[in-house]
Amino acid sequence: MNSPETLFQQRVDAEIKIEARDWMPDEYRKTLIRQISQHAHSEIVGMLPEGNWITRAPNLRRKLILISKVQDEAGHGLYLYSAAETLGITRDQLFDQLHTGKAKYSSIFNYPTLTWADIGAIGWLVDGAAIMNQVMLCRTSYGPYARAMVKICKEESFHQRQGYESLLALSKGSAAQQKMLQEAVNRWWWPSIMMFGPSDSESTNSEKSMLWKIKRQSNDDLRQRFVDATIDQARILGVTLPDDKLKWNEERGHYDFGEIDWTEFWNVVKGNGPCNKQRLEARVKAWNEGEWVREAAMAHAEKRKKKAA
Ligand code: BYC
Repeated sequence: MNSPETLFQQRVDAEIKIEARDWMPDEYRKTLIRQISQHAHSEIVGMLPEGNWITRAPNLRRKLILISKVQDEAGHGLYLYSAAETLGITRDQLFDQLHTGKAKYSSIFNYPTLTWADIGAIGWLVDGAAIMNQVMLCRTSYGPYARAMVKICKEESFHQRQGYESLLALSKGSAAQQKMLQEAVNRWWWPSIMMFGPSDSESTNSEKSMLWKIKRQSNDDLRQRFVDATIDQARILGVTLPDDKLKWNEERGHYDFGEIDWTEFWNVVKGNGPCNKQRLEARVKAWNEGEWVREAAMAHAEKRKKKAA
């Protein structure tokens, strides 16, 4: 008779989704909780650098769009926390892991948003990189994660377009606006390509995640696809990308690009980036100050339950 591990792998290989009540190896469960919660935390920490510009958006239209986008990120966080909970971890435990620094969130959100152009650059490059990484997750082997990702990807595509459209407006603006645009692109380019994670040779989780079809493409493959897709978009914006090694390679059929500063990447991942401390403090403060809201909501739910009983 086949072992549960073999039957599990056969299901995965046959592209049958794994659901919450199905048997799964402990490591699969752990990997999913780690990745989904990291993803959820990224969504809600990602609201901070953008939310920072809501009061300073240049006009009503841009303000409305930004409010909606930040609200969408909160929604993504909620779908993902719910997906993680199906694996047997509670919402409180997930938040505790974030607040104590045990769980990671994407390195990208530890960089500051210095000008309005940074908001456009986040939409274009950060959401762009996120989509490149996340489209494969719509087909991830765990059902609740895959289903959450379908809606998230639709919204992220819209975010990417609105970011690009706002940069297009700056590109047609005054010399000062064009300068602001170029400077934002200079700041966000390298952190965006770092979002895909360490190179394949350094990626500790990829091999197992690919075997279990949690991930379907490697960090380096996705990073390359992102670079290839972005170059023409930069040309249309009239900006240069801050990498003098970017060059079409006929033989590979891809763009070559310069070496990533991995020291900077690991520094940010380990908590020493420009805004790590500030981001975590903001989340912990929101959690503490929201305690009365959680208590009131739970009391209300209890009351309704009793009434219905
Ligand atoms: N930042 O073995 P590896 C968004 C960690 S938010 C920090 O390759 P894996 C948006 C990694 O966790 C987008 N840490 O890992 C929101 C691991 O450490 P642990 C966020 C990183 O999991 C608002 C170690 O490095 N997207 O869309 O196979 C506004 C070794 O890495 C990073 C997601 O979270 C990083 N960049 O692959 C706008 C997508 N990279 O955990 C936009 C879901 C790596 O073993 N996540 N590490 O201690 C993934 O697809 C994968 O987790 C990753 C990494 C590709 C990120």
